[in-house]
Amino acid sequence: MKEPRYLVNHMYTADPSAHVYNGKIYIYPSHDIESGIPENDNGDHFNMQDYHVFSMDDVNGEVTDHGVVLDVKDIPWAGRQLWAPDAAYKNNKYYLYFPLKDKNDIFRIGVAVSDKPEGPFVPQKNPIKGSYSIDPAVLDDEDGNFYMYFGGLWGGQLQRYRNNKAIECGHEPDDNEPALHPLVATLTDDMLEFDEEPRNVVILDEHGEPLKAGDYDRRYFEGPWVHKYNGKYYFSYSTGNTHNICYAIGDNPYGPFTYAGLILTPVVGWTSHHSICEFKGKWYLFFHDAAPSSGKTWLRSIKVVELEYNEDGTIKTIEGGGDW
Ligand code: FUB
Repeated sequence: MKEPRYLVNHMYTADPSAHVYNGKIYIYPSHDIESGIPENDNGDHFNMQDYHVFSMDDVNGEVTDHGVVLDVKDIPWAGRQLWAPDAAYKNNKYYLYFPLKDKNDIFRIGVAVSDKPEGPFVPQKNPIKGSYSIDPAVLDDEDGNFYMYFGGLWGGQLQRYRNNKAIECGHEPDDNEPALHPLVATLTDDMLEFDEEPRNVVILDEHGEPLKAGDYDRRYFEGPWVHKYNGKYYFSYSTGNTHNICYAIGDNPYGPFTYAGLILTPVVGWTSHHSICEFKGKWYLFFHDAAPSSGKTWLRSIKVVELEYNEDGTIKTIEGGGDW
């Protein structure tokens, strides 16, 4: 599959996290809606209310919509805005991880549980203790350890924290200082809490120095994802206001990761958010753009395209088709 394929036409979807369970591809996206809230840098216009799960037998196959699998009104601690989710499987249970603002308008990360990959999912009473910011992505390292990566700037509130503590006045570092880091923490055996204090995920430049906050084309903004290829760990992410999806390579799940290049150039629409998944020996990039809504950045549509590697393990850049 060399040309990207839109996957869902009957509703708007974004932030697709793809996994293979029981020989099928399952996609856990955000469900974009028109809620009439004006666009701003806080992302208030991304006012999503529920999640659907989608599945398909093949990347070219029919896509099944499994309907609403979790609704904001059923989450006891909910304030507003269900943003980009991810899923994980362990011991015959499926876990849906999601960012949501609590009743004080602070983003936390919640968990909901199901016996089936397609849900429905039953939410826990409280968010994960010590969680903050947005965009959880869980790596199953296939050795019994599960790692949650998370964090997002601006509306994602990451700039309000240092060393896992809220600071009085949220701000980004100066341009010549190290960029804010995404976070990673292992999950407890029951998959419901952090098993350790979240640690910084450090992304290094070609000189072995942490990327600077002013390096807007390469520094981390939101939307982390980690996959393994030929024994290496690939940490990929969005650069937010420069609209790139890029990646960095490391030797273990905690990093550090060294910047390695662009996976996806800007798409139509402000946000760019992706996942990467292997299926039947090929690799695929799942992402979204806002072309079907004529560029309304809060009304996005998920897509898939094949992702290819060069012989040295670097990834071939895919054109997103945006004009940023
Ligand atoms: O969908 C809402 C937010 O937009 C996500 O959490 C971010 O990654 C961006 O795609």
